[in-house]
Amino acid sequence: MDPISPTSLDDPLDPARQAVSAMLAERERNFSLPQPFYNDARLFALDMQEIFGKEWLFAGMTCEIPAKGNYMTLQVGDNPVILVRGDGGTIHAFHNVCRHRGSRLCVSDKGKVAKLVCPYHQWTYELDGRLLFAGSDMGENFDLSAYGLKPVHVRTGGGFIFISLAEQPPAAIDDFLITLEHYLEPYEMGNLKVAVESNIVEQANWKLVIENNRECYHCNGSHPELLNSLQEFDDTDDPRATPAYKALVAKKQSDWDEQQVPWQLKRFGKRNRLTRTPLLDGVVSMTMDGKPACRKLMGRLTSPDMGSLRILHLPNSWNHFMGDHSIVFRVLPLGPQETLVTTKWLVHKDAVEGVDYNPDEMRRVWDATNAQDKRLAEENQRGINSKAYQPGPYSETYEFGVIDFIDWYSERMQENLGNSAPHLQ
Ligand code: 3BY
Ligand code: FES
Ligand code: FE
Repeated sequence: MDPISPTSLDDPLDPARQAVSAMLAERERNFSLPQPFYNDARLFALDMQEIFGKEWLFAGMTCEIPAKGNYMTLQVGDNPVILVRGDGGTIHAFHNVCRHRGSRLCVSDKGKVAKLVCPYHQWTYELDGRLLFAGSDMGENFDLSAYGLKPVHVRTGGGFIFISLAEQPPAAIDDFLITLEHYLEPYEMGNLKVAVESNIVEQANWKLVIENNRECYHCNGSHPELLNSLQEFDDTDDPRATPAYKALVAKKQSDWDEQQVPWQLKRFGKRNRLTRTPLLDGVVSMTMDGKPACRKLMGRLTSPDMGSLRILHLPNSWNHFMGDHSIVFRVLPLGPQETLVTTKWLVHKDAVEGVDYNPDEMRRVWDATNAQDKRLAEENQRGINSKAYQPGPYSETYEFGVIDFIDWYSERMQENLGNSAPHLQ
């Protein structure tokens, strides 16, 4: 019997599983989902079990835990997780749960320790999760080796840390990690630091937060600051791309080739997409005036004019890498209608605050954009909660990214529920 979920009790989520399977099988493609997917507590519990409990999740950046003993924590639904840098630079991930009586082990967001010491009764673990010390009161025959921290699957690529809480994580992440490594090589991801970070809570289901990010149909109506720098087109495949945009792309791509910086659009199923696209002509960074926010460029880059390398990871991250700074986004569901959005602005680790960059200036565009998107997602949620809501049609030209996300979600949910579905990443 699985000690984590006692199977002797009937699973109260079984009816929800059957309902979800049926609703997804019958859903109208290219339409938003039925209401319960966005507001029902049981469907939220299933999202946490089947998507956030099994898929690869973006957790943080390797530069956030640069040295041995540095750790960071995050909360995936009910599951606290710790990421810690051990010997030889290895990054470990563990359930942040003491094997004595289950206390949370690390309580801060970030820190540095020699050993992981439980605050309750001081059981002490090595950075690789082995229990080293359990006091003298556990009896002579106490077997320390039976009480190591429970590991969480962890993989890194290009400075990104991904975790999976599954017993058997989904396969097929290696090609994506290799590509991340290649695309981020120019940024020397070990030489970055977080310049500033924001955490906002949106009163909206996590899928509404991701849907909102996956289209720019709303940009004209809502994002004046972002549109000082961002092209409305998602990439050169964008069905709306104009000849002028395509000409700008061709010019920038030859500049990027000269600097040996990758730009080609890459997809890994619907789960990941990487592409470097130009910002507006003459603009080099997502700032109010389009100028760099940091005087020291990232990594080995010699020009600030790198457009934006956009990296998508479903279910919970989108990112922009520019010449002078980068912005990484992490989405973690808190409840059926509550979602945490964490934004981190990264710069070269030797850039000096107040000299090379001003964090208040750097964050202005995406603070404004996040606040606008929060309002949009929350209004979306309030309308969806109405008895008048019914799934509505996505635009295939403006909202293809949303269609891809909902398709990915539906396929992963069906497969993780054990329903026969084509294998997708
Ligand atoms: O992440 C982005 O850059 C934008 C914001 C709005 C739409 N999305 C593609
Ligand atoms: Fe951790 Fe007791 S719960 S030492
Ligand atoms: Fe937006």
